[in-house]
Amino acid sequence: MQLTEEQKNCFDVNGYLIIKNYFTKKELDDFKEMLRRLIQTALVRCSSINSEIKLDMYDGKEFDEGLLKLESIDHNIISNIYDTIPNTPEFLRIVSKETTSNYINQLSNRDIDTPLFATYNRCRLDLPKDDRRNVKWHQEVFYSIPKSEFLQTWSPLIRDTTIENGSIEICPTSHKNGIANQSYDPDSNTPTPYTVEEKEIEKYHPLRTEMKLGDFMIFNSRLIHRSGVNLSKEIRFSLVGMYHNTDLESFIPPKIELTLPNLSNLNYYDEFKKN
Ligand SMILES: O=C(O)CCC(=O)C(=O)O
Ligand SMILES: [Fe+2]
Repeated sequence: MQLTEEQKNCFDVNGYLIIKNYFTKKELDDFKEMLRRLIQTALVRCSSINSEIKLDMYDGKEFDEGLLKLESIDHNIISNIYDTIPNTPEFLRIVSKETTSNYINQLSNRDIDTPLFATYNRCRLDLPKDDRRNVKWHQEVFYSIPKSEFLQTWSPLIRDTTIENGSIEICPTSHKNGIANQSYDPDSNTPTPYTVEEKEIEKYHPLRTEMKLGDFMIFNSRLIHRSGVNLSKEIRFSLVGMYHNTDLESFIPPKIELTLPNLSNLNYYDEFKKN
């Protein structure tokens, strides 16, 4: 599990490293089948209230036609699938792969068994021709735990990511120049209001990555990057994650609060009490 000097050097110089064929077929297939089941369950639920949806209509087409149908019925359905994925064991196994902690520590020049704090791990679902959740040029430092030291990861899931389906774009070497000039838009309706100025990008040669399913990218938290635009007819699925160094004195773990959308614990309790 030792990275080569060439890989470490490449990471230091360019700010990112792509490892080919990193995830096993089993890890990827288990994830895929889990997601297929989540979509099927949602479709079955919809078919009972929407006569337009027949039970086997989306068999084998869950990842595009199935999901897009659900989105056209009610965005909350896809939003609930999105919120379910990060806590499924199949997703957590991908995020918790032992080699990942090992590589992150090697690339950060720390003991390979330094405990890491894995957070913001999720599977992006980027729908065709829908740029509402596209992230403009940014550095991750302002979107994670302030003053923390961390590396970010990114991978295709379900299928390859291509220029056409909007694979992530990066500015190699941009991590070397610290925090770039950027602006904050308080009125931005997106969850990503900190944007690096276009002028900064002129210093670099942006790379529109194309990655095969199974490939894995680790990048510096100061590397400037953005979402590509999904011009294809397919959904782009991608893994995004962050691994923080817990050794650093300034590391204070965030308190993760759960929001229960339907019923509070007290209301649930009261319901029982009434009956
Ligand atoms: O996958 C993308 O579109 C970019 C995602 C991104 O920049 C992030 O989540 O930090
Ligand atoms: Fe990002």
